[in-house]
Amino acid sequence: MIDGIRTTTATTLVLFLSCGLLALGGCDDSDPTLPPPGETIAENFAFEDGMEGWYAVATDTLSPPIEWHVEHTAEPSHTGAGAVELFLANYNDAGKIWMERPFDLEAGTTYEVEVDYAFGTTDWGDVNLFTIIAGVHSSPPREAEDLSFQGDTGHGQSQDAGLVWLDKSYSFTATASGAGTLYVALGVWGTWETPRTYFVDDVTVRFTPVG
Ligand SMILES: [Ca+2]
Repeated sequence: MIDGIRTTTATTLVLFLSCGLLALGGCDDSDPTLPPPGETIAENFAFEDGMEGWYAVATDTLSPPIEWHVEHTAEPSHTGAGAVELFLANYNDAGKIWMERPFDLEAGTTYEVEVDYAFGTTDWGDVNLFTIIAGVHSSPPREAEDLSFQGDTGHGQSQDAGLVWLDKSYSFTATASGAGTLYVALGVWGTWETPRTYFVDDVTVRFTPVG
């Protein structure tokens, strides 16, 4: 992560010097090989001791009411200690729960946002799975239509393999409007009437300004 940023900075310097040396012969400022303006902002969350600024949100859990929680747990963890546990007793066949965190960025700037995390699931086979929620939003999502739904929660094996950690990676483009805040939401949508528990650990969020 940091090596990548340093590589980008070094490339910028080399291109700048080359441009300077070639200045007498003309220099194309629109060189497509130049890196984007600004530097990538990256933050990592290991959940060793707590939620690290993430908080729990849910929708469609009240009609009828169903039990759920999104909270820190000491174990299991993907690496080190601690992770976030997401529990949804989806008996109304509609619940959506997620962990959410605001990130302070530059107002009016558009970012490419890459979200990587470890997702712990026991869901096997290819039927009766829940659906993954992963999105980046310019205002905090509070209704189902505000959310970004991804693939299913299955680990792809054809039999019960216990808890399996999957590497999840999603990319988005979002503009930090208003006060310059973007909200990242990670969770699950209950798409089968049963209780399920999932885990999230080692979250990395990278913001690269593009305009
Ligand atoms: Ca951890």
